[in-house]
Amino acid sequence: MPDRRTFLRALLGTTAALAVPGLWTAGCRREPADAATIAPSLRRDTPTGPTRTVRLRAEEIEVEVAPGRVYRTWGYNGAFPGPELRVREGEQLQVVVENHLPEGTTIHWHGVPVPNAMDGVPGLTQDPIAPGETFTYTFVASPSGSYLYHSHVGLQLDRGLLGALIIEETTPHVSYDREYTLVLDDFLPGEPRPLTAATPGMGGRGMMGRGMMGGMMMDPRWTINGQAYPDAEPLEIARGERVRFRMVNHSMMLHPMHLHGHFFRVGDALKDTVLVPPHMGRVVFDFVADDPGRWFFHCHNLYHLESGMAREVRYRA
Ligand SMILES: [Cu+2]
Repeated sequence: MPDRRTFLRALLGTTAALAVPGLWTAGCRREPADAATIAPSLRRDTPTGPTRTVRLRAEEIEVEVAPGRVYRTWGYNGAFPGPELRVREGEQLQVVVENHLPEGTTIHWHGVPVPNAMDGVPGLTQDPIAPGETFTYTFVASPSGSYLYHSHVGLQLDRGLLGALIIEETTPHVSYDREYTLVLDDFLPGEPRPLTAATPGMGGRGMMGRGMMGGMMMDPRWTINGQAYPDAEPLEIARGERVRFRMVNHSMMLHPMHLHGHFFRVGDALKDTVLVPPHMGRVVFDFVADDPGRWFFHCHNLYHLESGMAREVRYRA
């Protein structure tokens, strides 16, 4: 076993070696970057499948986050979150957006490398779709993945103008029997607006506030697909099924999502809890339904859990 002096000498030796310019730089020479190594281009401009046409009506809707708690807000096709759009990789997606709102709107396809003119940024890639007008977004659904679509005008997405866009693999790399898309979000009644230095108690930070109503702090409801537990439907599965959960996080908070009684696979790791990053973070996990019962699935931030971010995962009899 090396004594302390030997160890120090070895350490100094290493440091000295690192100080020799040639040795130090040998391992990290700067090569001209290969574009494909940095980020391979995944854009696809030519469809390899049929055209799918869907219609999205941006309109005022009613949301019931708990029995008897109905709020008027904005959404797509009468729902919050908006309808899940699901296509195969390579298909041409055509989304006809009708604007029934009192102000202009657009849709941004978050994470999908769409042609620039389809990117939905008002004043940059298009004029907002005026009230009463229609605009058609057309792009090739690629690459496969879990995405979000949402309004890119002002604070509209915070009112509920959002939904999930799932692009399925043409050749799935895993197979599963059942799948749930779970949109994690907070919901607060009323009109979202930016906080200003004049807003009491916020110290002038320029954060966006859904928690503020008339200068008072309000507790948001933390929802999964627009429902706040315990007023939420169970996620039903059956013994022996291979189940996939796709989670998309539309809130500004990180959610450690925990499934009781099962390990799930995320990439190469087996876990029981996984962090879903804020600001459109996405995590997909798979598990095998091997232990019948009524299992809890919830955010492990207790403040989110207590105000609704949970579901029962229930095995069908
Ligand atoms: Cu949470």
